Amino acid sequence: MSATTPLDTSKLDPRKTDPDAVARQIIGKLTYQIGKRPDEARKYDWLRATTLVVRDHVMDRWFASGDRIAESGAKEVCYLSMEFLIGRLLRDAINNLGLSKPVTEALARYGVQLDMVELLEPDAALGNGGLGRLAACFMESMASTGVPGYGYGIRYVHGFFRQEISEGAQVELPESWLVHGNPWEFERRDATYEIGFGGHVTTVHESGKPARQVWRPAERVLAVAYDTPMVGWRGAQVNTLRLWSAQAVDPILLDAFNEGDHIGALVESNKAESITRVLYPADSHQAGQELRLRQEYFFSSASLQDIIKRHIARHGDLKTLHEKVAIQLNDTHPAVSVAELMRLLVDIHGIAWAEAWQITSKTFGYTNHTLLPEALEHWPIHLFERLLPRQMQIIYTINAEIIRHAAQEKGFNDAQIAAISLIDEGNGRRVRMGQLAFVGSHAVNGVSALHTELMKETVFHNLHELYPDRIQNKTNGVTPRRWLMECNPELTGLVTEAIGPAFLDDIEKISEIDPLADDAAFVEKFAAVKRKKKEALAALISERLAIQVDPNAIFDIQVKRIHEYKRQLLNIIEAVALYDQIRSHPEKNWAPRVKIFAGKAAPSYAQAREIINLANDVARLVNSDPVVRDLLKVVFIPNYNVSAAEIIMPAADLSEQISTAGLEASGTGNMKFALNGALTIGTLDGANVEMKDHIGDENIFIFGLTAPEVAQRRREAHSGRSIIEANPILREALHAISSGLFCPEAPSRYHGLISNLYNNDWWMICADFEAYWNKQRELDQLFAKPREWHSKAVHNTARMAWFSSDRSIREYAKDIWQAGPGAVA
Ligand code: 26W
Repeated sequence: MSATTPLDTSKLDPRKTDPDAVARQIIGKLTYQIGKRPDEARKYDWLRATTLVVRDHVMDRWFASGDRIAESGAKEVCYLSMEFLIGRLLRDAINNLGLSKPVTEALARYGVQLDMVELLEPDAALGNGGLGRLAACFMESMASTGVPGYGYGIRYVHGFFRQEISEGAQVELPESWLVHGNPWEFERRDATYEIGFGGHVTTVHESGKPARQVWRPAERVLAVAYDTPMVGWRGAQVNTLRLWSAQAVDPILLDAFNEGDHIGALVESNKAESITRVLYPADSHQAGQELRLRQEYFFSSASLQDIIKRHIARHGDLKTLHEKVAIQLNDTHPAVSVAELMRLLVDIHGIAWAEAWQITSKTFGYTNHTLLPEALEHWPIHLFERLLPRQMQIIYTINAEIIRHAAQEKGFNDAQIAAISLIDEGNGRRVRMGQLAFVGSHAVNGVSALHTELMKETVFHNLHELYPDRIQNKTNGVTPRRWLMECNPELTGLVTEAIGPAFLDDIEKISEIDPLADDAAFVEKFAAVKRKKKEALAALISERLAIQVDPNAIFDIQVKRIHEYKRQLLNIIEAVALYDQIRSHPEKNWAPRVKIFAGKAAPSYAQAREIINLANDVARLVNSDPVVRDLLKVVFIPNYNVSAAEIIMPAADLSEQISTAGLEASGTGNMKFALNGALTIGTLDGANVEMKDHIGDENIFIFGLTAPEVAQRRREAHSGRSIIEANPILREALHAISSGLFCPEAPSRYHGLISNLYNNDWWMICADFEAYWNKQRELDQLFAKPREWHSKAVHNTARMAWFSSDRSIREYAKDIWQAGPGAVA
């Protein structure tokens, strides 16, 4: 073949999908890429070979998707997120490409089980929790619904820490998902950008031209792109997740090395690479460290430079950026992008300020994921100024204009101005990233109906007055491919058998099983699937923790980040109360329960660590007490991650969504559980409110104070003491905990935790206890009538389609991005 002949890809034929062809492809990879014969191959070799084959099947579609976007000139969505909690990719890609059968058969010829191979893949944990997982579901749904898009984030070398439990306490260990290489990613040296830090700004006057600001950074690092394909359903579209890795401009300082300073020679490159080395493991406290701000600016600037380069190459004129690109800011972590895009447009590309501001604010959208004051990002001015001097100037200029507008055109008074200012003057002078993201975006959204209303009333009250059309709601969703088809093929099979496969392409059709909630035979099959998933979880618990749990018991599950507002403590107190009651009245007709917990605490969050410790201490005593036998078991599953969730969610009878009302922005675990046929016990918080509307009041178990009631009690300086004194069940449970019953080796361990409840009860644990206890007993009664329970479970699965991330993405595409199918190019 001459060098000019185009390669005939059909000869390579990576797309043949019969089992024979796939087997040949896998053996080809083993032989030529990995250097092993099938009889020598170890299980990791099979994983690698299989992944490489599946990746080949992705390539043509990936190219085609890129070409289609380039040729049509369609608008592109760029989702900027500090976190992408994508988990494993192999099963997802195989499922979406429809390759499950041939790959399974091909591997079986060599005595290899696809299921086993899939479990070897490292779980890519480039995120903390809900926000990161949402970003991953959105990437999959963008590809599945035909929205052309890029995800932009950080290629952390070490993702979210691995959790072990030692003597009941959380221990953090480093996570190293890249040690064996990552067959999914492609390094793109041609997409490398310089990122500056520090230095100073000078004003340059050239004759006949307006003065220009020139930033001369003191430090520069390189951002190198790594691309991973995001395969949509049926492979119809493949989008790109582009993650940035930091590298030093000079890998080694040779002069220093030659002078014998071997460590000093590497200091610069170490400093540069440290930017993308670790994910910050906090999801509710702003980190406040310089490295975090460096990470935020690093990936924002790299992404914007990349977006601009592509736009100019494709469309020529930067002034049409907002017509061809929508950029979504996933929380405030990339909010510095507002200032950075202004800098790039004005300083680098010479666009006048006013026009640049129009382009910027039409391009950005901002999603808020939390109202917790301690989670709202604000950076000390001195730090911001030192690291990003030009961006700081730009923020001052934006601020001056917003304030002038508010005062002159809207008549804002001083208090209102102070509230909307991008600078917090009261708190040691800080830049408020939420305000920056808000003013720099044309659309600002919350992630559930309730959360969006609370945004308008609280954090963004005054900005909402100033821009009343800007805030809108986009309720979260989860992808039904991963969270039904892949994690629960048994339920998927049952639904297919009942109503045919059309729901696979249009999840709304799953509602066709709703009438079958009255069909005894169907309900029985549904219960049998649940039983099977519970057995699988019981096996995992037995294997990992040597605890035997009975699949006949209610599997009552709370899995999520550990946080006071999520109230794992309320659940543990209920377990202790139940333990106490079972011991006092063993003759009563108790419904057997297994209380299952999992989740990680931010390493610096002392109360959250204590809650983990308490769950484990309670488990130790309860599980070894012969009096309660199988009536109560408590289990804490270590190292909760996406892969664990895929096993846990389908096995739940009962899903715990019990946050203090007004504090959980949405929740997405609630959706995964209900889709898989768990009943929810929950407060009127986040998306629970909308789940109740869809599922029906009789199929969800709501208790406790509402958000306005919580706010009212907090104004009244509510404390738990009188409630505890009036409720013997609660009082006994708290007494047992604080007496050291569960931790004789350290009897005062939980004094602080319990005295907080007496003196303050900020999270309304005492206030909600009785309602929670009663609702749980109601559920006990229901569980004794399996037919009724499982009939409700069927209604849950049937009515959850609206909570698909396909629906969320279609709403974003239509109302915020003006992109995707149906949008005019
Ligand atoms: C600056 C430190 C930090 C890091 C991450 C603060 C806050 C965060 C996130 C906003 C926390 C988070 O993951 N929030 C969750 O987002 C989900 C997706 O919208 C929601 O479903 C959860 O309710 C919300 O807690």
